[in-house]
Amino acid sequence: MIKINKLIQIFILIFLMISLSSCSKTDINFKPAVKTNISENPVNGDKQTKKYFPKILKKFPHNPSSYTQGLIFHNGDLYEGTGQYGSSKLMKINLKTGYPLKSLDLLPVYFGEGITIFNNKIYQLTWQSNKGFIYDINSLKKIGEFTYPTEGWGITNDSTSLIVSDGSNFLNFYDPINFSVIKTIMVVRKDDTPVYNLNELEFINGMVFANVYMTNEIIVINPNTGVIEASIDVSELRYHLDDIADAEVANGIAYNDKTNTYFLTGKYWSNLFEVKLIEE
Ligand SMILES: [Ca+2]
Repeated sequence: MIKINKLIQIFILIFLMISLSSCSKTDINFKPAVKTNISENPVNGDKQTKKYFPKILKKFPHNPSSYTQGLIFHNGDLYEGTGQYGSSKLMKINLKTGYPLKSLDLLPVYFGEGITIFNNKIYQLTWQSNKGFIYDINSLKKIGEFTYPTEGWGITNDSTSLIVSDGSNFLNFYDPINFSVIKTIMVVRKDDTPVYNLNELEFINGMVFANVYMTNEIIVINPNTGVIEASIDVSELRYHLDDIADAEVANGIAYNDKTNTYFLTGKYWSNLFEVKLIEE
């Protein structure tokens, strides 16, 4: 009998231990709620932003005298708009060789900026002339002009609006027919910090990718809210340039939707990289 009593005591002891351990588990379950509160704190809010880095798949040559301002990949060819007074161009480029298949010089009074392709027409901005140019995609012949009230930095489109950056922390959405402003969004991190100097743009899978001038960061902006959902650190690409002597900031984002790969380059960079994005 005594032995059985001891057995019962042991069973009660084990039962108590299990109960206690499940109690402490319940305590642990409260922790995520606390965590959520911390991450909603403005100071720590940007920790929610997904971080990516580029994994290089291929390295292509890029003309190191091109001051890259706009980059698009379309039907197997690369289109590039370049800046600087007296050497601004619009080019259709053979990706593999880096040589232009077609090239058009802008008048020396214009400093070329971003480019986008909308309805088989190429739109190109200029920096401080408040004037943009429209070209036939095949011939690169100029077929029109448009005006806008801000500086011109980057341009892309969401198939409805032309989306334009002007170096500020705002993106303007323009009607592509009459160039009226449809909407303006303020670009902020998840902790509400504004991000300025938005430069070259690319609309990819519902999001606006933007180089941030003077940094190695590409931000991924939700076009409905202006909130930065992801951040890509492209600093590693510079280590893979054949010639870094004249290389300036990273600028230029293009996308191949057939392969889900990105083309990235920079101002006066000797190379252009085809990359996949890997989450950190
Ligand atoms: Ca682009």
